[in-house]
Amino acid sequence: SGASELIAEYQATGTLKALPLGHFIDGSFTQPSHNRTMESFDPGRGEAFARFTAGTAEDVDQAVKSSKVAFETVWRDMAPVERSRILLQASRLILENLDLLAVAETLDSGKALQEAQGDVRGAARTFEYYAGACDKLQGDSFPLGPNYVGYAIHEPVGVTAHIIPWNFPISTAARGFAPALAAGCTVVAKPAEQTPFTALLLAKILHDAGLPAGVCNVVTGTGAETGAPLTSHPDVDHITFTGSVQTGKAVMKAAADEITRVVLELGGKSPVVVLGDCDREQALSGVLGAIYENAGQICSAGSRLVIEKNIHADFVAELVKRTKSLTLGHGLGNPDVGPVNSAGHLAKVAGFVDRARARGADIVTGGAIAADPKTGKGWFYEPTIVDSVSASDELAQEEIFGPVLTVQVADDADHALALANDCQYGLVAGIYTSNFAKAHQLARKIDAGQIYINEYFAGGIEVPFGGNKKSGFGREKGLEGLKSYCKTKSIAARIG
Ligand code: TXE
Repeated sequence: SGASELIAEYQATGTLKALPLGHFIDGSFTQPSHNRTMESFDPGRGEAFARFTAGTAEDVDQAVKSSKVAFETVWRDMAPVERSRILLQASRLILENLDLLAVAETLDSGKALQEAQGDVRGAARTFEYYAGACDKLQGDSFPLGPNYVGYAIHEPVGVTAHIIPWNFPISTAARGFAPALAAGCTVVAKPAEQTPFTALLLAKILHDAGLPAGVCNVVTGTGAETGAPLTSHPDVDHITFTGSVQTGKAVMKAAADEITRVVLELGGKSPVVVLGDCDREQALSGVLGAIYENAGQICSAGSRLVIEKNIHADFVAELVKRTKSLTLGHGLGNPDVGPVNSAGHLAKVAGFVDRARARGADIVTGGAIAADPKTGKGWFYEPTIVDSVSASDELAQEEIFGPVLTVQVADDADHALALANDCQYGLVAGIYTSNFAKAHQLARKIDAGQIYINEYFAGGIEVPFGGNKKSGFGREKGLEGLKSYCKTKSIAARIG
């Protein structure tokens, strides 16, 4: 059914009947080992709207075994062109299910429906992109002279685990599943306990697209009860983790015990460097989108504005004016800024700003907990700007993961560079200037995995993505994202 019917159903019943219960293992929604369930909350109302299965280590073990058998018996050795056709069909089916996936994502995560629809289209595009890569994983040959043949092939690593966060549930699932499947790996995923539904729905869609049973399994539950046993499972060959630095460390330690490969996509505190010679309008809309999209709950959010002194006062005044006009509301009503994901997370965001206020910070707009103006409910935080923050302040160093922009004032481009790099994180950075040479000089010198020039969040699935410093290591997206799921085998033979 279309989005409006689903919204009407939710308004009438407080839930959606299409939301699945159980894990998705071996090609169907299965009976879990224990009949325990958890509630999932609609952040726009702050109320539970559905239940899902609270998995255990037993469920994880069953899912990993299923993925291992599917790897060894069907997926690894399937002709790449056949894998390609299944992934392409998955891309089509994701679009056919756009309404359900987007409404489920909005209810689970809180994000505006239009943003959720964009995420679903992005997931379809991700499958389309990697569908085209299945039969292009070409190897190499080595010049050993006339008496030898030397070549290398890319083999799939095996069973891959995917630990998914709550801020971009379907996007993060797709960007892990699609390259893993394209490379010939099988998947066991553990979505965040705040947002379990779209990963489950995606697994079913993949199955309907022709993915053999066991190739993609999804187990729901908490990090401790399902995430941890998955990351320490001896039959898991690779872990893709997106989440906090603290949990990332735990995952890396668990991986060390089994010598399991790991890609870590952790937090960020990304600078948006705005120089005096920028296109003002381009920079203003870029800075606003960089911090308020998804209510700032984006690992790559532009959460630090590093602005050149000569335009600082005027630029921040205009940002404040535009911020005050942003609408808050339930995601289904397509507000400018939706709720944050949970009550606990709201308290964390508020704590950062309250501590800053106590230190005497210059909070130029926002700075308080809010609610949906229509219902008085939900977990909202006012879009907030804190001006003239020093580099050592926690607002300039720690990930807040909410709609809170930290402003740092730079004397000139060199100072801006120093401020941009003065941070434990190194995920992305934005640069706004009309001087192209200067933009590329800065791009070379900023320590981040990706740089956006004159358009924040520029680029798509084609562009590798990942962090430096505490933001993690390894790259997802692009052809480089495929490499994580491959291991090189070199073969040398004497023929003469
Ligand atoms: O993250 P966790 P949380 C940042 C953001 C946020 C903070 C905390 O700053 O405020 O992290 O969020 C699973 N073994 N980011 O607590 O714990 C968990 O169930 C294996 C940035 O939600 O990292 C979920 O599926 N897995 C970020 C996933 O890890 C475990 C996105 C992420 O949860 C586990 C999210 C364990 N021991 C938060 N413990 C980004 N990089 O985009 C938990 N999990």
